Amino acid sequence: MIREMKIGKFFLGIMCMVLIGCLIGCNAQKKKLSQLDEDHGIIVGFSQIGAESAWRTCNTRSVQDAAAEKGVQLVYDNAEQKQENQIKAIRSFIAYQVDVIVFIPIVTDGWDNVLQEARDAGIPVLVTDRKIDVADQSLYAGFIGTDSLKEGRNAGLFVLEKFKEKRERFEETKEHINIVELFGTEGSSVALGRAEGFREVLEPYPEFRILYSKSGDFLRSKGYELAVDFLDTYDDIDVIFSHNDGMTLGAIEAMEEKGILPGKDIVIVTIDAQQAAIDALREGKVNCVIECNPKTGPEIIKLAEKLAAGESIPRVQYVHEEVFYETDDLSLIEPRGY
Ligand code: GZL
Ligand code: ZN
Repeated sequence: MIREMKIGKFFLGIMCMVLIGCLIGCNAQKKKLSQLDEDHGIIVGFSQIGAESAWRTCNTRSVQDAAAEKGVQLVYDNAEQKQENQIKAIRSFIAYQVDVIVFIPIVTDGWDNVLQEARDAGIPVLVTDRKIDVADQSLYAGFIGTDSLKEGRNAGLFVLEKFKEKRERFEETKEHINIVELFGTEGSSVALGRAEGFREVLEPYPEFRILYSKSGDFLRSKGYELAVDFLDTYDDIDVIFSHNDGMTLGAIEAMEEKGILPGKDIVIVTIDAQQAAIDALREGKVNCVIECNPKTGPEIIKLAEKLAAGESIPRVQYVHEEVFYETDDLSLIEPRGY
C-alpha cells in the first residue's frame, strides 16, 4: 500500500512540475509574442499595382525602404496590373489580420465590397497614389498621392505658352495646333485627372485640336506602337501630350525611326520626371517634364503607423511636385533616382 502511495506521490510531483513548466512556457510564449509585437512593429498589407514603369518600381522601393527603416513588417503583393489580384491580396491581408492595409487602386471603381470586408474586420485602409470612387467615403481613412488634375493643367499651360505666336496668327492662317495624347491606364484616376486638367486649360482656345487620344497603359512598348500608328495617320502633329515618361520614350523611339525630330518637329510634354525624361529634356528631345513624385514611402508608413495607433489622418494629402521646362537651368536638377 505504502509503495502505491509513494508511486502516486511521485507522479503527482511529476505532474506539478509539468504543469509549472507549461505555465512558465506559456508565459514565455505570451511574452515572446508581445515581444515579437514590440520588436517587429505593426504589420502593413501593401497592395501594389505592378511594375509597369520606372515610376512604379521607385514607388515600391520607397515604401519597402521606409517600412524597413521603421521596423514595420510589410506584407507586399504585386498585382501585375490586375484589379482582381489586388482584391485577392486585400482579402488575404484581412485573413492575416494585418494592422493596416495600404493600397494603390489601379482603377477608380470596384472596391466597395472588399473595403467593406476590411471595415468589418476592423482594419483601417490608406489609399495612395491613385484615387477610388466608393459610395461610402468612410470605407477608407484617407488618401496621399498625386494631384493629377494639377499635372494635366500644368501640361495645358505649357502648351498654351509654347504656341503663343501660332495662336495669335490663327485668325488669318486658320492653322490649328494639332495634339495627340498618349493616355494612361483606362479608368485610372491619374489618367482621367491628367486628361481633364489638360482639356480644362485648352477648352477656351479653339485653335487647339486633339486629333488622337489612345491608352498606352503607361507602358513604353505601347507608347511606341501608338506613335507608329499616329505618325502613319497624321503628318501635321504639333504636340504630343503623354501621361507618362515610359510611353514618351517609346514614342521618341518611333519618331526617330521615321526621321522625325522629337522636341523640334513635334513638341513633347510628359509626366513623371524619371531620369531618362530629364536626360531627354537636356538633349532637347522633350520640351516640358512634369514631376510626379514616387518617393512617398516615408509619408505612407508614417500615416500607417498613425492608423495602427487608432489616430486619425488627413482625408487628402498631395505630395510636392515640380515642373521642369526646356528654358530652365537644367544643370540644377538633382539625379532623379528612378
Ligand atoms: C502616377 C502613377 C502613374 C505614373 C506612371 O501617380 O499612378 O502610374 O505616372 C505609373 O508612370 O505607371
Ligand atoms: Zn503626380
